[in-house]
Amino acid sequence: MSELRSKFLEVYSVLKAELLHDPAFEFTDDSRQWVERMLDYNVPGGKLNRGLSVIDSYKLLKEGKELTDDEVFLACALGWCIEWLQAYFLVLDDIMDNSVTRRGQPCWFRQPKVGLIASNDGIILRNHIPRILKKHFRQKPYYVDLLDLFNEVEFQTASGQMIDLITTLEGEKDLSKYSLPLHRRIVQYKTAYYSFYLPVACALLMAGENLDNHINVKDILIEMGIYFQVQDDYLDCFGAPEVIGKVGTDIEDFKCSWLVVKALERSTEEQKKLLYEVYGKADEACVAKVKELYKGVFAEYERESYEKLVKFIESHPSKAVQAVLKSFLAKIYKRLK
Ligand code: DMA
Ligand code: MG
Ligand code: MG
Ligand code: MG
Repeated sequence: MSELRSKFLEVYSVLKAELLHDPAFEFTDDSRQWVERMLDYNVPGGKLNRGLSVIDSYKLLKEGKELTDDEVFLACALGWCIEWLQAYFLVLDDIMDNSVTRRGQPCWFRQPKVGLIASNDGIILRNHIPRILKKHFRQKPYYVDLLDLFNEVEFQTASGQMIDLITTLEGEKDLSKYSLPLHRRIVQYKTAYYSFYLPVACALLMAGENLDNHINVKDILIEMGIYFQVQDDYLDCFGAPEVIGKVGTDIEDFKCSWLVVKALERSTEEQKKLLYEVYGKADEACVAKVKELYKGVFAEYERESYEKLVKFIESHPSKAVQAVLKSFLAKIYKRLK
């Protein structure tokens, strides 16, 4: 394991221990054990890309200057706040998407003793973020901006989840409303802000920057986030479950996936008719027919978007910012999970 990764995981243990002894709540042994099990199950088991990005970005913004132990700890703590936010959204997302597995294990709400207690666990995860921020950032000049940032990004993500969900409403199942602009709007809000903008924005605040002066970085990160979610849509259908750690449900859930939008665009009238019939059904044969219509739509997109993103990044005036963005892009290009 890389040095940074093990340092990052050390900070997880510190934050967890603090949360399990938060003086604002009188824990009993049972409640403390519940929270500990819930955290270990849902927070640290992912790729940790978002969390680690805060430290990577902060380092690059400091242009090679050695970070103090304190700076490393704080950047890790902010990284973990993003991982906590992600855990909160995923616990609830899996209930709403009726998913089965996540990160190679059953979704939290599928655990026998958990069920819908998972929805309150999601709320607890969400509430841990301001607890962590208060404990470690209260005295910082950028504390209010940090709280504001997390609040705004959470609002954007929840709003994205809302439009992702209401487009699939039973009784209104109508593929003709699915289009690239609708898909773009959904994924920009549900994924791009928290996955791509938030880590860099955290690093910028730590470096003493005013976020209003970095709108152009934000625009590029949002574009990368959209590309990332198109990959997620692709992997939902064609990824190997043992690699991505989850079994796709987008076709069964009648999601406005990038694949269905593209397939609609390219279909003949006959193929379209078939797609309208079989999309959104929890039936193996129907799902297989949808997948047949999806073949070949993705490869071209992957290359084209990569080239566009590189050009977009190179249009940014700062070499340090370009380095941050290029390191992100390299991490996700042609990802298999
Ligand atoms: C997830 O979209 C977005 C958030 C905010 C969790 P999704 O349902 O496609 O994610 P996944 O494929 O991981 O369930
Ligand atoms: Mg989901
Ligand atoms: Mg979802
Ligand atoms: Mg998905």
